[in-house]
Amino acid sequence: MLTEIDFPITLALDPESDIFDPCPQVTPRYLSDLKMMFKDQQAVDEILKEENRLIYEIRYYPFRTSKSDMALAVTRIFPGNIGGEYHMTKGHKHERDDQPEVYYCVKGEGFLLLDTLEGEFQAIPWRAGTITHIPPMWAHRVINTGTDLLVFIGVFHLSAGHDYEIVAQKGFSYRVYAVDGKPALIRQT
Ligand code: M6P
Ligand code: ZN
Repeated sequence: MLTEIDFPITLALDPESDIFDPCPQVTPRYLSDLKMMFKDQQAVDEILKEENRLIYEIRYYPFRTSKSDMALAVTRIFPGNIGGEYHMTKGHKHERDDQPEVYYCVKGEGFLLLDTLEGEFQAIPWRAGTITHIPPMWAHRVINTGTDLLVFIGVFHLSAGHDYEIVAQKGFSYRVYAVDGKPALIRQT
């Protein structure tokens, strides 16, 4: 028997602004929110003295029905770098080890970094149209290496949960820097 939350929901993503409507939740992530994720803490502090830069924002829609939960998130990462390290998402692993996600790059260029606790690592070059299935147990972070916005869509179960702590403690195996204006992956020891 259908309840009032069991009806289809359709959203419209504006191809110019990459903003969808209706959008019940917007989460801005400022430099102060992901301060510890960047390697060069001195560069972070210097920038923070001047401005708390907006690095990216997440627009989010939770689809809850009486029998399921899914979520859609559209993330817009602004171009730039902090001490040479490109703007990126905080990065997370799902709390639940049985929860995958699909990422779809709508526009821009960069990398999707993927890491496991067993030491597996991948850096997937990303451009408009790239779609990656992120299996359970892989931490994921998106890097914008371009000069324009990088926009991507993530689709996942709400119940997956976000574990940021593991990324804050362990970091990812690689960082991505602008070297002579080009992206370079630098292995972290
Ligand atoms: C995707 C999804 C979201 C996530 C967002 C930003 O849209 O994976 O769940 O919140 O990217 O990534 P992060 O949470 O790591 O900042
Ligand atoms: Zn995720």
